Amino acid sequence: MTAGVPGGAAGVRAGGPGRTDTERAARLRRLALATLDANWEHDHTVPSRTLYPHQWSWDSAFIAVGLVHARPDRAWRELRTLFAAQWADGRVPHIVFNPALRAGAYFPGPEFWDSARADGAPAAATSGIVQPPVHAPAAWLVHRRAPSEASVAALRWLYPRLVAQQRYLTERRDAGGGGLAAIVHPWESGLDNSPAWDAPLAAVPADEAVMRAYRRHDTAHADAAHRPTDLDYARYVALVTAYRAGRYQDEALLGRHPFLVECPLVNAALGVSEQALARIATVVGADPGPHRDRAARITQALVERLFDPVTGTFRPRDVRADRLVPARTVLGLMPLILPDLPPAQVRAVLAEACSPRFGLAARMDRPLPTHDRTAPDFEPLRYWRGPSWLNTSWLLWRGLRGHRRADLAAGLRESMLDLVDAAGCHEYFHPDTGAGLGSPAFSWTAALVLDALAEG
Ligand code: 2M8
Repeated sequence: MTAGVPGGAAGVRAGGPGRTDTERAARLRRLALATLDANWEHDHTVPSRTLYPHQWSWDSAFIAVGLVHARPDRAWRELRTLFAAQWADGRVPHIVFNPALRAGAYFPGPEFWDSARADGAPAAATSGIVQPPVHAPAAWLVHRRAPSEASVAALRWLYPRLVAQQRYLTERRDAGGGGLAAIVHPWESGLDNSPAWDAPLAAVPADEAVMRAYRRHDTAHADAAHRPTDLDYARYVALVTAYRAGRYQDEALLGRHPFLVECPLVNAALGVSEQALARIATVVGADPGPHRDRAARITQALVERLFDPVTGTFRPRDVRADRLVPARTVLGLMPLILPDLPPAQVRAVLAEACSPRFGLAARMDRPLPTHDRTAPDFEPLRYWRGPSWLNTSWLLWRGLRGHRRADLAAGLRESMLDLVDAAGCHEYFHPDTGAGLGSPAFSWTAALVLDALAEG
């Protein structure tokens, strides 16, 4: 199902009537727009009506990148709504709660995060943690796609806020002291239960029994066998509780917080954001130079701290244990989004991506997984422990284009479009069969399909 069309004539797809590229594109565009329209909620887009009914940070960045292809005003609205909830210290919260929803619409909800008691929190109730900073590159893509007076005004409004977001991550979160940002919770990576977090999470004391005191919202809407386990959730809750106890302040984290990890995706996004800010600076009349310098420093730190020359892979660094985590996940491919990644590391990432672990090819026979297919803990159904997700595929696709691997980029794009054409705008997909999993009407899947269609 998800295979390309080996041997197919140009423009004609396997499967008979209705299967030309043009027809597929029209069909996908209709489906994607209908999904995004249905998930629009007065000033933002929910990732999913059932599972995620509030606004999520990196979802909104991906959503804006897709919306600009059809609803440019809404793309800017999405980003403005999110940044209106930015904290005084510059952090952009990973969830902005919709006050109109009933208590219990999501766990952990606003009462659990209790952001109002933290210094510098906004008027809106939010979470206290962040997600990968993909917003500056998203804002740049939105402007470049539909430049206008309105887009320049939006960039002017966003620029100081994006700079503050970067400053928060590079200054307050450099717990390891090596020039990279550390995450304080797996949710900050966006890849919640990735095997990448197993080793550092094992050191977080937690008792599964604490979950008896809470009602998980996710397992009421999705198959429990696809979701993180109760023990995972007990640790997630323990980490929020620890961070909340310090009112979400970041001083002296190394001495008191049980989970501190430098994630290749978060830090690659940080570097790409400086590149995007350099471009935005030239539009809004600011100096691009400092952004370029910071971008170069982040790339250098990423290579020094997260690249293992022995295995030729990027892996997260557990700051507390001062070692790289053993798992080889899709996170290791994400530094390819850096345009200034040195040639040796570009070659290493491509070798890893094209190996049987991830199966990237000019004609892919299966979609890109989120974990090493050959690993004993590869789980094809469980959330970020194997299934294929559109956002990690899209990031790699962008990286391949940036590094002039049009052949591999075309193969990955084809696989992404085929996946959604066959299964719909699902949240994630079975990495062997392509069956749709999780939420069936998921916003970033729809948005990134629109972007892939437009930039083929
Ligand atoms: C998932 O994360 C949330 C917690 O933030 C959850 O599991 O409830 C992840 O897939 C994350 O990357 C995503 O932003 C969020 C909303 O789509 O859902």
